Amino acid sequence: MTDTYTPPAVWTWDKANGGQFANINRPIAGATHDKDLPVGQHPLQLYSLATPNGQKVTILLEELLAAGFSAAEYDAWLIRISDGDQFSSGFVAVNPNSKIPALMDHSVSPPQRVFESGAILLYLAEKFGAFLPTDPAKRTAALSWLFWQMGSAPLLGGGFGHFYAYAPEKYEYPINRYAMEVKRQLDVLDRHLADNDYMAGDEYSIADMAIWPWYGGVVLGRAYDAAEFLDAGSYTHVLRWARQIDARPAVARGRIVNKTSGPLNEQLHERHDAGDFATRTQDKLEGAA
Ligand SMILES: N[C@@H](CCC(=O)N[C@@H](CS)C(=O)NCC(=O)O)C(=O)O
Repeated sequence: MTDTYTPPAVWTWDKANGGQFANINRPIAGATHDKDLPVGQHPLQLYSLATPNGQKVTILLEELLAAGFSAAEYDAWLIRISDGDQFSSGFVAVNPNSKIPALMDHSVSPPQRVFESGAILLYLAEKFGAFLPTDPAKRTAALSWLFWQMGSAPLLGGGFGHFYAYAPEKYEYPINRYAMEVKRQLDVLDRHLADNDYMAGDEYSIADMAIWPWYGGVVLGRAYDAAEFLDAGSYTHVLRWARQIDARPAVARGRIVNKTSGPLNEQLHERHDAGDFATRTQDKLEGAA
């Protein structure tokens, strides 16, 4: 056992708790500084970062554009959460919860704000009538898995990922607790995908786009460097599905929008035009400089 902790009667804020995100974590909401958000030329304005929660939305936007919905054109502005951009007055006005992704739809009057990645996926799927089955049973299946993801991923990211990869020290108790839960979740997916091509059955939907960046990321070895620890290779049906989605050109584009880490050719810090994928990834920009 590690040293035990006796909680005081009233919790107080220890700003220097040693965790990787100690500089941005606060026990209070609201803006820290006055700053408006930029607004580009397209109907949809996305304020985000390519974490799994951000990737869900850029994948859907790229899939919509690939499917011919030109009204899904968007500007993707970079929100650097480690610099506290999510606490600007402009961002808080779009998402009072100060977390990426956040969307403004300027094609409606007054412009509509949407926050929470699941709500953004549903809003866009309904707006364009795409990537959400119309058959009631299949639609219900897609929404069940979409909401499954929203409830499950915090245990993967905030639980397992935090204690396995980000906490200042490795503590056995929380790593065991969350590894157990994440492996259970992977088994839930594996059993479902043994009998289904996609999460909602035979139709690729926003449920896949929500789940893939998190659980596909783990089994493809892109998250927390934990594929071996979690024996990801044993979830063969999840792997099959993850590779199938990874091969989609729109997914390859969507997952690099607002990305600030990894290979330079997989970092498109901001996306304002479809041509940016060919000309504005960091390898091109830094090569030119
Ligand atoms: N439930 C939210 C979670 C969003 C979220 O946790 N975003 C993180 C990045 S993945 C964030 O912006 N963190 C900044 C902070 O906590 O200050 C969603 O799905 O949109």
